[in-house]
Amino acid sequence: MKKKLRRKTTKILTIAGADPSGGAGVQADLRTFHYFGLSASSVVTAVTAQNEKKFISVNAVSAKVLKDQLHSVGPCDFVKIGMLGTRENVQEVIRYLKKTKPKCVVLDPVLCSSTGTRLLEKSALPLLIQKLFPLCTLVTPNLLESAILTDLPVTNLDQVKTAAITLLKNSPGLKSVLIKGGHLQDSATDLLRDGKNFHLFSGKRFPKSFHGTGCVLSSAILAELSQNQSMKESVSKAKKYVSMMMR
Ligand code: PXL
Repeated sequence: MKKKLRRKTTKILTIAGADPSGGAGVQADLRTFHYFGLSASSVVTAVTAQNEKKFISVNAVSAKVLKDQLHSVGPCDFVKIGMLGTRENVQEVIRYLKKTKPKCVVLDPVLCSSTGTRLLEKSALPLLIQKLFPLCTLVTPNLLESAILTDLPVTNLDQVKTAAITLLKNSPGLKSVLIKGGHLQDSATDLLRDGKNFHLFSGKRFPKSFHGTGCVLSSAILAELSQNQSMKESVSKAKKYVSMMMR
């Protein structure tokens, strides 16, 4: 009898908000995975209505709707997490990760839009930091998110270093942190704290901040990690991809 060969393919998933303009969220994540030759599942946490000029509205899905989607996708090896919206949705994702134990989780802690609309309930922060971050391989806050998450000022490189150490200390289990320094006073340097090492990635400052670059960067990092690249190498390559996209 012919033996059935079961091919083990790597499963990739993004859990994020939907952006009809395509610049951010699930749409940007899937486009990035596609560029890297990867197909991925996607689970929607919230529906935004926005375009280049205006952020119109945001509506999170209920925890039941999120749970049903996660259940329908099942376990995945590599998971990217973006906007979550509510405390209940953070809780649901924690349950999913604990049950399915992915190999690698990259989380972009989306707290507000570039226009200032809140994209995660304030009451979700303690759960995010204490229970969700510890299940992650990498968390990628920008300067403002790092300041909110640590309750520290984060405007220069020394403060970025302190914030990275604090983030890791406050979330035991979290493996690494990448703080995106695009708006730093002195330079546009990103800092990776990977285990006990710091790695600096200096980049060109772009005259205009682009909506959705955080989504693209974290997805590109996950894509590289899924191809067995080291964390440092994955961040470096993903940053090159984002610069290329912005140009
Ligand atoms: O860039 C942050 C972000 C992430 N995800 C979604 C968004 C935004 C910003 O607007 O709408 C769905």
